[in-house]
Amino acid sequence: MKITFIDPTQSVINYGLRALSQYLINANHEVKMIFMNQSSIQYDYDYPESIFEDLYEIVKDADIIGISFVSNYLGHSKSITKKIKDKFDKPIIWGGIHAIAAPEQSLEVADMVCVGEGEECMLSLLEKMETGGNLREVPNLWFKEEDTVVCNPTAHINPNIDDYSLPLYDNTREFVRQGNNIVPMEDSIRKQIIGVTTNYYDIEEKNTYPYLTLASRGCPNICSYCCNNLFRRIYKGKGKIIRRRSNTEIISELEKIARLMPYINVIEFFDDDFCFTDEETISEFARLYKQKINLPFRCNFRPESVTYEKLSLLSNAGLISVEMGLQSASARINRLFKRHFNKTSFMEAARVINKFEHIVPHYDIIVDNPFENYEDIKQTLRFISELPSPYRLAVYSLTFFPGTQLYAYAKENNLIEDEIKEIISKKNYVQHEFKQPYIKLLLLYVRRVGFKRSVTRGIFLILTNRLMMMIFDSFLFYPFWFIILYTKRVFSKIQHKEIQVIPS
Ligand code: B12
Repeated sequence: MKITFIDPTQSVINYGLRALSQYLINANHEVKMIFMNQSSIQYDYDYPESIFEDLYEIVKDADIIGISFVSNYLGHSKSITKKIKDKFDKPIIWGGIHAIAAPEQSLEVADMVCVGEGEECMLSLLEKMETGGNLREVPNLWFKEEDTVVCNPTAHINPNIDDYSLPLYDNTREFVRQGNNIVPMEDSIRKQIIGVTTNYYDIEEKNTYPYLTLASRGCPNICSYCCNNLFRRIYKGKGKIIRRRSNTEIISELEKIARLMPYINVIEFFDDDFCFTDEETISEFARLYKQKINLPFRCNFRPESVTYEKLSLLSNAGLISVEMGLQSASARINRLFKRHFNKTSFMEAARVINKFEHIVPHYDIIVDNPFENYEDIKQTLRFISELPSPYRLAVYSLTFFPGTQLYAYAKENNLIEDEIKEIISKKNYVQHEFKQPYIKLLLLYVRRVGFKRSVTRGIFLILTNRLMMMIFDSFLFYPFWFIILYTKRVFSKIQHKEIQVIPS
């Protein structure tokens, strides 16, 4: 069967879609992928007509069209789906996190939705389409049948994700938006899109060319604002959610990538917890990575998984940057977030990281939380100020993504008035959300001063006094903070340094 996938988002990475595509190719299906490389997340964005003309040309021979996106691109996905539907009589299936989180809403536009991992669902769907089989037997598939929605059961989790591993990178099957056209992928275009001009990792080369992948799927945490909370509910009773690829598979993916994209100079592991495995596995990974890949790399982990021994192995292999979720230091907020946050173990992990001079830790913080009071904020700021420096902060504006427990809770509390404005087209980089500017400036300050001297800590304690925060965050001071926050210097510092475009 012939399938064309469209990714309407900004990112051309889409690890999940690429893994799914390779899986289908291995089963002898024909796959094309179109990346719209679209930075605007404006809900009712209008594509130029030339884009659709090119799109029609690419999808015209497909038996089925698949759209893969995160919630911010719901509007774009709707518009693409409607346009294709007007032109062709082809089934359209939606997949990816938004479709999983909001399948009923998705079925208002799409014909089918994949509510979970895509591999078994798509393979079975294509077989049924080929043989005229019963769609009710396709796992993870929801679809419309006359006026009703058919919700097929969730698939059992495949424990061996080596079956799914190598993501597809192939110029002959990829198309990408360039200006007002969609063109076949070329090496030079890929290089230009992947390249980042700010040297986020402080590596020697002027430009960073990162390659993003995952060594595992699933997370031990069930934070109420995160998709993993949703996955836990969907996959309840269907098998073990956290699975790790074998080290040899990971390395062979990276070897293939190094041949294909020799300019790649940093590897980014975006697993929720890269260290959620035993020391032996980390040790084997470190040895193979050093021997065969030997590029600087970054990863995320939870404080519970960090040990000096694991870090030492990873550090020798090239680890230069780690990201760890702090989010809030308030016990009350952590209950709401369903996080087992423990000040002592977080601090201990931070101290271990601090022993490795060339590893820069980034701690994730969540701001703009309507459930938080100044006491909670004070606890977070003061905890941050005690962390061993140097470190960087990655600050995110809390977004109630559909399907999460926190979304339901926010709805119950009438905190979501306009879903499109407050969730779908919200940019969750904090500088776009002009709320609590004083708190954001304090976060900037914490990161700057590093608290090597007791006098700066003293000033900080005064500045984070509850009364001080209440007064300075009042509307009276907004014009003042506005000027400070938006002067070019501070703005660019926030944009390029402290606040990174990395998911929480
Ligand atoms: C890696 C990652 C990134 C990377 C790469 C993104 C990418 N497109 O690959 C980077 C750093 C670029 C990134 C950026 C962002 N991310 Co991000 N990211 C992740 C992360 C950690 C892993 C995604 C992943 O690869 N999962 C593993 C693969 C195997 O799963 P998958 O992608 O869901 O794909 C499977 C299925 O969904 C299905 N499938 C997927 N597409 C399709 C299509 C069809 C037709 C079918 C049938 C099936 C199907 O099959 C796939 C294989 O089984 C997730 C959290 C998580 N643990 O999942 C957040 C997550 C996806 N990110 C999130 C967010 C918010 C963002 C940003 C908006 C953050 C920001 N402020 O900029 C941007 C948007 C990027 C964009 N697309 O434009 C949110 C999305 C929430 C939502 N409801 O939209 C998540 C869920 C984290 C969270 N907060 O819960 N992200």
